[in-house]
Amino acid sequence: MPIYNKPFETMPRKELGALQLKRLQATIERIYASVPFYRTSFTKAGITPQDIKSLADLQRLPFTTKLDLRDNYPYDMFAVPMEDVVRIHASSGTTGKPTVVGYTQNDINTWAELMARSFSAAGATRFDILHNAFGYGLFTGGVGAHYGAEKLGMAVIPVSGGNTKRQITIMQDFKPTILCGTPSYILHLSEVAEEMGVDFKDLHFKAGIFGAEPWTENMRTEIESKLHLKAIDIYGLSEVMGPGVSIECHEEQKGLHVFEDHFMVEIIDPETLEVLPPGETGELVFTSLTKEAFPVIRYRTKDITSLNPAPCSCGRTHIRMNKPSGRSDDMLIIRGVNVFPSQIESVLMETREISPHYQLVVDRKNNLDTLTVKVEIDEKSFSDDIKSLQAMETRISNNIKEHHGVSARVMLVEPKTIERSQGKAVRVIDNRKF
Ligand code: DLL
Repeated sequence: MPIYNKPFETMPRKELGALQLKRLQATIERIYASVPFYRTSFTKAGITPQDIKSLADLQRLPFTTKLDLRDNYPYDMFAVPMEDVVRIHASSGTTGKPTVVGYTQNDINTWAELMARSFSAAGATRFDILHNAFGYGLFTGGVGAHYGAEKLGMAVIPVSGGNTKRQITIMQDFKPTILCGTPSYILHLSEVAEEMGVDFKDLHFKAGIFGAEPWTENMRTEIESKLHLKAIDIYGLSEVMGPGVSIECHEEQKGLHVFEDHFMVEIIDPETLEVLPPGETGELVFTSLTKEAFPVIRYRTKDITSLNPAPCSCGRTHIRMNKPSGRSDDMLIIRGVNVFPSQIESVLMETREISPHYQLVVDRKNNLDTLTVKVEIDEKSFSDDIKSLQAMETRISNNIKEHHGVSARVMLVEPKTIERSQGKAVRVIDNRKF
């Protein structure tokens, strides 16, 4: 399968390092002159642009956090005047103000190129038709995928999220071959298809590119078997660009190649802020190397994963990040035990009789935290036999305890009673915050 931009995606590591240094120095120089926030934070750290002499000097630069972006809402982090900005997106913060990001025409071109590379890594070509079910709007998913697919030469169907029955009809009639969306919405699509008596086997998809929320390997297996396509993980975040910061290759589907000619990636210990060696798990941190309107320096994503520098059979030389397991701010601490929703998901997905729709509810009763795992029973296994349902609940609860050390009450609920999302699924309801 051809690599979209072979010279850059397969660049020898030494050459890549030299390119990164040149781009890093230019970025630092530019933002020191144009963004008061960065000039102040560099000055506080005693650093001037001339101090960045090697890639190791990146570690001397201060981190940037979501709070810094909020403090500079909406436009104070922009490094170019508004007349050079051609697009604005925003990420919907669950609390407080959203984060506003801007793009110049060059930024849009780079983003389209990186998304074209991503589609190509997933096995797509200009002969493919894309059914793009990522939401269009302030969210970066829809429009980001759209421009990249067009750049690769695919025919794009911009369906966005929602209107699910109509989407199935479009799939039957327009014959798309590549599918995009959040994994949770994709599962909902497959459920609606089933209700309509449509089998994905009779549709025409060869690959799907899914992301914007964490999903486990078990979820991948479920999606691949239900939808009869190869499911590829794509990662990104508005602050760094949007989708297309990293992507799995279809050859290995094992770790997401970070487009290192445009982003530097580090893993840090979120407590000590020390940079961790490859293989160790911690928080992902990105520095943009080419962005003009909204450059970010050592941006702390809160996403938890590790890096894998091993060579890849696809030929790309860019480092891989392992599938993110979740966000540090999604981590639940239940009576002292740390647990991520994705860990619970792994256990649930191993239980045959339940469907992949679940929600975690956290409460505090008598000063003790309690976790309830609500999960839908599969339609085929649904019965009125209370005893057998209770036995299943106990079995799942024991499995969760055994694998992750956390006590959870499992509550089987009727099929299709947990709310479906068109974008990112709401996995956790934490009643302790209110
Ligand atoms: O979710 C951009 C995107 C769109 C990525 C479409 C992939 C596909 P935000 O709305 O700013 O941007 O949310 C970014 O979503 O920090 C992660 O916590 C999470 N996330 C994104 N992709 C993945 C993934 C888009 N593949 C936040 N696996 C990030 C796990 C993901 N989490």
